[in-house]
Amino acid sequence: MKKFTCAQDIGPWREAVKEALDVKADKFAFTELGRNRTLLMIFFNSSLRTRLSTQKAAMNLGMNVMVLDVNQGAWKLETERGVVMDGDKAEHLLEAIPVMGSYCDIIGVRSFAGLKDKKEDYEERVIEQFIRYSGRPVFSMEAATRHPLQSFADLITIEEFKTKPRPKVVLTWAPHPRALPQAVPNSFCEWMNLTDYDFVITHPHGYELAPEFVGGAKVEYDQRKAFEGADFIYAKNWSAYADPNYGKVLSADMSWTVDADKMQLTDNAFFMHCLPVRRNMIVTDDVIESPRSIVIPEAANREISAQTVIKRMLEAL
Ligand code: AN0
Ligand code: CP
Repeated sequence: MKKFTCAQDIGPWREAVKEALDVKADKFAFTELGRNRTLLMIFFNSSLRTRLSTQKAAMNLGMNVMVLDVNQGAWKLETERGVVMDGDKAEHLLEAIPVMGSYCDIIGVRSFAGLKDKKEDYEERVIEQFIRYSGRPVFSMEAATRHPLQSFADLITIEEFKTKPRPKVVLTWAPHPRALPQAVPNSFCEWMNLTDYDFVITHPHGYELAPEFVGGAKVEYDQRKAFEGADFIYAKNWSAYADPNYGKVLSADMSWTVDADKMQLTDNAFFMHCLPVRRNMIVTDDVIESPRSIVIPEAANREISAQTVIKRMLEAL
């Protein structure tokens, strides 16, 4: 595997999940594979899970790991070509990327959407430049439009917990005080659309996701109706995608918070969220603390999705 930025890059999903479950059953079966190999993780944004789980995954494979927080101690980077660099940015990405590539074998990049310029975000300008100019395999640790390591972990988790061959999985928008990217819901849709699950998306009017991510999924504007008979509730906030409101918070409608009353409408569904989650905005304390909440095993599977992807990249070096 030379790059991992979207669902397509994983190939047949059942094989990928099987490989992931094999990795999980014996995390230290490939400690020689990464010997004297170096992973460089580059963060343009904050992280708890991605940072720790990806580092752990690489260590399980015997790799050395370096982490760069671009906004803490590195030079401020210009990302656009042609700019007269007379401002506060001391270095251009076009030099920084090949330099970083020269110190490592594999690169992971986290670079969120700016939520100001839809075209710039949806062209994935930052991670695409890493792919082009680093000379190394590159994987996304959440880019502008997708978070594939999260979605792969989500798929593994659903496969582990499902009790029906074709579960009903509901992605629900929920309120949040700040504007968040569409990367997690976009990516979740992309991965759910690989499967034959009964996949339903629910959100208030105005929060429609990009059609290329919604694909053939059902969109239901009545959240309570969407919850009926669900086996998995996947909550997430996102900002508006549609023009002229791209990147905006249209409402923080608290009637969309996932609570015990709504969970009653489901078929005893499991509750999922990628974390970090704002309690009593996205989900009530009792739902996230309930025995049906699987947010912790879901987060634990981030180590497994990362290890599977890095393993495939090491095998292709
Ligand atoms: C980020 C987002 O919504 O994309 C990261 C989630 C994994 N969340 C926040 O910034 C709170
Ligand atoms: N779910 C996730 O990616 O979490 P972090 O932002 O903490 O890495």
